[in-house]
Amino acid sequence: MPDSKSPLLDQVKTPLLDQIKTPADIRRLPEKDLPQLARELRQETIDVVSVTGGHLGAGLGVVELTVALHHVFNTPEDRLIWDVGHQAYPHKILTVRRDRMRTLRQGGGLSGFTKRAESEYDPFGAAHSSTSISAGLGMAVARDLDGGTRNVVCVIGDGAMSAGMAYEAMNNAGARHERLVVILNDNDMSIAPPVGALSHYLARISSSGTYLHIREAAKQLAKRLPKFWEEKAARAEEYTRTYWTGGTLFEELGFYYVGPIDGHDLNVLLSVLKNVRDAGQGPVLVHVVTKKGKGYPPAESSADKYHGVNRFNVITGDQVKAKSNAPSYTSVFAKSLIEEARRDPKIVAVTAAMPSGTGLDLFEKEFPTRTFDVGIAEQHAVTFAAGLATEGYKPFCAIYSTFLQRGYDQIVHDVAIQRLPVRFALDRAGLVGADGPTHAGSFDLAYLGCLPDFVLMAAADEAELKHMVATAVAIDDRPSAFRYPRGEGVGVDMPAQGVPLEIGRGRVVREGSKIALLSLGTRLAECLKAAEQLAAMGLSTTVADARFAKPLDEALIRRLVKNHEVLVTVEEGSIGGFGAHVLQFLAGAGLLDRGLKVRTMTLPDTFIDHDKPEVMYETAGLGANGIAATALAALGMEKVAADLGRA
Ligand SMILES: Cc1ncc(C[n+]2csc(CCOP(=O)(O)OP(=O)(O)O)c2C)c(N)n1
Repeated sequence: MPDSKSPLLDQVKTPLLDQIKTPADIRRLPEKDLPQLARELRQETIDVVSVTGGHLGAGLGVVELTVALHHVFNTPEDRLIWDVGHQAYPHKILTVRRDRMRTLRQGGGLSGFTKRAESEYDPFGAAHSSTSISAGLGMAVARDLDGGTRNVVCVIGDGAMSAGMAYEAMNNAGARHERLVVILNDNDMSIAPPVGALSHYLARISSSGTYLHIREAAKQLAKRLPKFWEEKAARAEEYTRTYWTGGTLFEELGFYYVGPIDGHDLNVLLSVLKNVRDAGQGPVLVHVVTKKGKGYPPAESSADKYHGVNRFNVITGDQVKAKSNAPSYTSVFAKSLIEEARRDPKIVAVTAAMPSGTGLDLFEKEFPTRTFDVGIAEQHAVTFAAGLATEGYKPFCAIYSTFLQRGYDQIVHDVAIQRLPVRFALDRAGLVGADGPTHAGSFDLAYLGCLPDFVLMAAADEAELKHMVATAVAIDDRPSAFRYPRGEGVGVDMPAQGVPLEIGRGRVVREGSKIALLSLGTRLAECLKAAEQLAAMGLSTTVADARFAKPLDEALIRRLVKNHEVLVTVEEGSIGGFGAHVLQFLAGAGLLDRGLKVRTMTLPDTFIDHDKPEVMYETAGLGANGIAATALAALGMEKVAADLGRA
């Protein structure tokens, strides 16, 4: 029998993680056990993501921080808000969701981000960045209005700190007196290496000295936090000495700054967090330095620190690659833009912290001085591009459809009203699968289609995308946008060169006589399949690709209306987009008055939860069966339509 001091015993005793049913169990653990809990939590996080895929590097970097936060703070009564929420997998494991972790990002399973509906331990949902301090301040103010005492803790990354919203929140919080704890999780990474003056500033703070040790941190806190000073006063000299601190920026904004501290050293974390928890008034910023991908060598040594991964082999770190012969839309966009930029020196490209996601990392390799990564700052990206356009440059602002939502007033006020030729490349338009509704590009057709003079295109396949890039280059007197989905193209032959399309002209892809399917974007392939099904039932079907949501091809619509009994519009976007514009046109032109049967197919008026893309399309009814069924129902063939809908 090993005696109680034997290291062997350590190996055979029940894993601590198995003893954690709720965070209250973490609070019952002695501090000396927390490093072991952290080790197990890290391993569990790796194991989970190896089977589900998802965000890994960010979570691995906050394992110790997560354990420390739940040990020190009384969650869920104390509010813990994770910015973006992509680093919250360890938090989910510790907060009553461990048994469902392997359902992460799958249909019916856990979300890959924090989500209020999922757990009381997620007081605020996220997935877009830089919202945590604003939300936290709101909660802190509400607490004080209610006369409550709970703590509010926001954890925000250095990348997320590059967004204006974080400063708007700090500007507000710093001038108020609510108790609020902001943890700046500084891993010196965004998805790509971080950019901008703030990242240089943080790098200076954390590299120019060693981290604060417990004693130094205590002294710094004693000096800065009045309540701590009163309660924990020890020797007078501790409070008279001036300690070097690099947190001037945050202090000037009205925060007590504590740090930098080593975010993987549980002793320091626990000591500082306890002191901060027990401190008096006002906002506190704790600067925690961590390593993205910490503790998993393949992640630590990869360029993106395994920010987002496919399923992988835990031993080798090798990721399962999706099999496809077609290029991704992202790479088609990037390569097409590179070809255009070789011919036109005025073309420049702007990304908001997403160089690899948008393909602009490829563009940057060839045109480093014509590529601008502005950080997570979509609003600024739009107006910055507008400025470039005023001086005769041809800016391509490549921003995911969902993230461009954040720059909407800039699009209206700085670009559209001034009719500046900024080109918006809208990647991830439509449903996106595992990332779910926060990342779905559902609304761009609605929010851009209503802007006067905008040219708005949607690519039906990768060859069309190439032509649309060329078209956007040629549109130099007003704003334009082209949207394309996540993932691979359909495998069509690629043209040698992109050729500008005639503005506002669609194309007929298949001629028929009874039903007209008017598609915008990549649902074209499903429309063609639906046409086959309908033709097999003796219903001759035309399929047209509108190409432009704005300006509408009115001549094409008139022709379809004239020659067909049914017109169905199909788009992968919300209500209020292309179909709404077609209806508006039909109504205004009096074309609805002659018994025409019109149906508009859009995404449903709900936020569709994460799932496999094909399941999401079925849910949305935007597969071939759904399209054919809609046309049949319009013809009064409801029974056949219902059978097809069930097929
Ligand atoms: C508004 C917005 N723009 C872009 C993104 C895409 N995005 C997700 S995580 C991330 C990097 C965040 O960096 P940081 O806050 O430092 O967190 P880390 O992943 O390094 O832990 C980016 C750019 C986003 N989620 N929200």
